Amino acid sequence: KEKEISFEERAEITNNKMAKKLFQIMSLKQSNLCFSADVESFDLLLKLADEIGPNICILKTHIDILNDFNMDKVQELVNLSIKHNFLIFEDRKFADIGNTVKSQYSGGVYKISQWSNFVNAHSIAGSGCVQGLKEAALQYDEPKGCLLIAQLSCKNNLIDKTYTEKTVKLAEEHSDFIFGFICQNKLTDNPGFIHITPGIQFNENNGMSDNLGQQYTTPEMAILQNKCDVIVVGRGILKSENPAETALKYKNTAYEAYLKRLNL
Ligand code: 5BU
Repeated sequence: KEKEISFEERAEITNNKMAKKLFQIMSLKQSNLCFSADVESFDLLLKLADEIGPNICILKTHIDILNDFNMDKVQELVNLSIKHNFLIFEDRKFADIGNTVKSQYSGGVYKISQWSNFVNAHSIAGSGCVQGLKEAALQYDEPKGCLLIAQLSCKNNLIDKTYTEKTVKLAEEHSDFIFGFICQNKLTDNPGFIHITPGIQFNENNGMSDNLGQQYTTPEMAILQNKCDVIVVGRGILKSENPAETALKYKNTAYEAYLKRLNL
């Protein structure tokens, strides 16, 4: 049986600067929790980021659902990410030709490349899409990165096993920029690739219902059984009575599951 490698060791092993930085934060803060800040008010997002920031390694945004977006507030979010030492992940899911995603990533209203540490992309468009994002990222001194969506959490999605396998291959071919996957279970033994998993709630059946096809699994299942590295939690935290307290519970549960996996 293969030995599990710690986040700390993986930070040492990988040559990808973004992965290195993330693994370092995870081991320093003892957190493999990503908070999905899916709110429509930027002021609320900033308040939550300040409260929950100490307990997360990543804050995930959908910048285009905010009603009061502006670049000053983006700067405040960046300041909070420095204050609390978390990374900003814009869940943009790029999926077009290289030339277009390059502009979508760096231009427009949101200028995502300026403030996000990393983004994600569907693998459907192939290497040109990855290449376009990579080119836009090259203008920055600090590391930027991208995750490929290898699996989806929602019911009846069209991704099959072959698509997932081809996605892993695409990531291997671009491992200077692609440092992992959005997925539901571990896909590769390459320790440099991180596995980040959405669709998480404590009580997957009795939790908040989602009538739009989202499927939930528990933090323990995701980390221990499915061998993912980071859990993504949105409504499990947002809809709870005390988001900061609930986030701490998710953080502790996910990290304990990781420690258990290391010692198995
Ligand atoms: P939830 O409230 O914890 O269900 O939110 C999950 C978040 O993760 C939400 O922002 C989705 O857009 C995102 N997500 C997902 O749920 N499933 C996927 O397969 C991918 C992203 Br990719």
